[in-house]
Amino acid sequence: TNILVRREDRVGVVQLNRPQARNALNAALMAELIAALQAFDADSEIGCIVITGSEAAFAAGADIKQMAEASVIDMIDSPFIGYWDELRRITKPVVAAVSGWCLGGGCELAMACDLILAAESAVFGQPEINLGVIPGAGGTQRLTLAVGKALAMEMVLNGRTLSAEEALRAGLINRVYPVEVYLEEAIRLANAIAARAPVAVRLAKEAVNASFEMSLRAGLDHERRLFYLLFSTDDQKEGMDAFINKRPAHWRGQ
Ligand code: DAK
Repeated sequence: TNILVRREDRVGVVQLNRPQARNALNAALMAELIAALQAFDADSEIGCIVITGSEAAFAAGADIKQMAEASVIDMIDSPFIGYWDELRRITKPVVAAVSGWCLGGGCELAMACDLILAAESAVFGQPEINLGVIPGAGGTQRLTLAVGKALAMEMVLNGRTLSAEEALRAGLINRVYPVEVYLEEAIRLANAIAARAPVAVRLAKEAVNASFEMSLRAGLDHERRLFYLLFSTDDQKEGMDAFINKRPAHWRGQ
C-alpha cells in the first residue's frame, strides 16, 4: 500500500507512494520496499532496478511522527534498522530517480543506490540537526565520501541543502534532467545496464562498493579474484568471441 511496483522491459521500478507524508519512510514502507527489491533481485528477467518517488518528493526522510516518542531501546529493537542493512545486500544495480525533496533518510536511501539521476527540482539535504539528532543511515559517511568534508559538514551541522545542479557539481549525483523526463531517462539508463552481461554487472557493483570498505591492497586483490571468476562464465567467452568476430554479443547470464 505504500509503494507501487511495475516492470519496464528488464527494469523493475519501485515508486514510493505516501504523497500525504512526502513519502516519509515509515517501517511499513521500508518493509514493502525491501520485499520489492529482493523480489526483483531474485528475478532473472530483471537486470536493474529503479527507485523513484513523486515529482514533489523522492522522500522527506524517516517518519518523524513514528520516531518522535521512541526510546533508545525502541530504536535499537525496531525492524526499521534491519531494513537498511537489507538494502546493502541487493546485488543488482539500483538507480535512484529523484525529484523534489530528498532529505534525511530519503537522501540516505538515494545514496545507498548505485546511481542517482535527478530532476532539476530535486533538493538534497540532511536536516536531522533541526530535530536534535544526526543522520543515522549513512548521512555522515556516504555523504562525506561523495562530496568531501567541507560540504558534508555544512549539510550535517547546519542543514544546508543542495540543488540538483549543486549536487551534480559536488559529485553526489550522476545527471540532471528536466522534471518531465528524469524518470524516463533513469529507466532508459537502467535498461541499458540491464542489457549488459548480468554476472559481470553484479560483480562490477560488488567491486566498486568494496572500494569503500577495504584498503587499496585488499580491494585490488578482491577485484582480481572477481575478474578471474568471470572466466568461468559463458558470457566471458561470448563477449570476447563477439568482439573478435565483429558481431553483437548475446548474454546468457551464465
Ligand atoms: N516524517 C513524517 N511526516 C512528514 C515528514 C517526515 N519526515 N515530512 C513531511 N511530513 C508530513 C508533514 O508532517 C505534513 O503532514 P500533515 O501536517 O499534512 O499531516 C505533510 O507531510 C506535508 O508536509 P509539509 O506540510 O511540511 O509540506 P511542505 O511542502 O511545506 O514541506 C518538507 C516539505 C519536506 C520540506 C517538510 O515537510 C520537512 O521539512 N519535512 C521534514 C524533513 C526532515 O526533517 N527529514 C529528516 C527526518 S529524520 C536510521 C535510518 C534513517 C534515519 C535515521 C536512522 N537508522 C537505520 C538508524 C532517518 C532519519 C530522518 O530522516
